[in-house]
Amino acid sequence: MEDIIFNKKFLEIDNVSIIDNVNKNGFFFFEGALNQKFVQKIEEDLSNKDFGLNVNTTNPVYTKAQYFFSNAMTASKEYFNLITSKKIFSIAKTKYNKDFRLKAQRYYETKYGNYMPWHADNVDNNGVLHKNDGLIMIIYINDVFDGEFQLIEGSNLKIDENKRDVNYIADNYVEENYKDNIKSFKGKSGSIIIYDTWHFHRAKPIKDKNFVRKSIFLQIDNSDRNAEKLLLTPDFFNEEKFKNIELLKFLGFGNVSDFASIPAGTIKNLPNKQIIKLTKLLSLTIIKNIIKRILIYLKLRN
Ligand SMILES: O=C(O)CCC(=O)C(=O)O
Repeated sequence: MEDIIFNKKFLEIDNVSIIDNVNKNGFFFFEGALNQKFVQKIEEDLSNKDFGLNVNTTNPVYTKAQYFFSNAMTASKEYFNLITSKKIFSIAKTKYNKDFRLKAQRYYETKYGNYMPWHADNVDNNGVLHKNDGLIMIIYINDVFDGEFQLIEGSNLKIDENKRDVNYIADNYVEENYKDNIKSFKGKSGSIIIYDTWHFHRAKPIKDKNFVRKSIFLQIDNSDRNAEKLLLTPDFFNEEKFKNIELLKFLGFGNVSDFASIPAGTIKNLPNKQIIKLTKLLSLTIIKNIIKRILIYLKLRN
């Protein structure tokens, strides 16, 4: 299974050396860590799907310049296999040994017009700062040579934490103080970046109006405090996985998962394109319903 997901060269890298890089520099980067066929299947399963309206399925959420599939674990077996893979789990285990769990995961797409400030991730979903360590992995699902992930090397907020009561910094502050320390991670699809949550990072704003960046985000915290709600599809578990207590604990079985997924999907978030599509669909449905009613009425009268 692992060699279907990851390429041989990535699997051969010792987890200790991955974590050494994260500990020393704040990040580890490997271009094309996942096999192309596998990445393509994830894209096919999760990209370009409709948001849900009066349906029993799990669906993505649209915002003005992003698309989030937080329940992707239910919708793509390949995505599920990646998040529950031995490699991902063993990298986290190498870093934390115990008391670590999946805090959040999502497939997401980012477009021109999205703005993300420089920030660190020592904050929970309610915006409250905390001191737990965490590891984040970002995997590119298409070639990313615009709007790539960036991290400020040496900006470990943990060292600096008492000086700050917020987890973000202004762009001009970064320009003045950290310009030479910015690492940019351009890479082809299947590339992986693994980084420490205490480092300042962001997605660089996209320049090309037609480019859509497709990625996976997963966060593992060294704490069993609340995580985002996790929906699963039982038939994606093989026997080895559902008997693996360590894996089930990693997923949060038997523990609280009280944070809502990010972002909260509301009608207000919908981009105009989706609102127009929805309006057309609803108008058409109303017209069809009225015509049907009239026909039934006429039939009953005769
Ligand atoms: O998408 C990226 O490059 C960064 C994502 C990130 O920092 C976040 O979601 O907190």
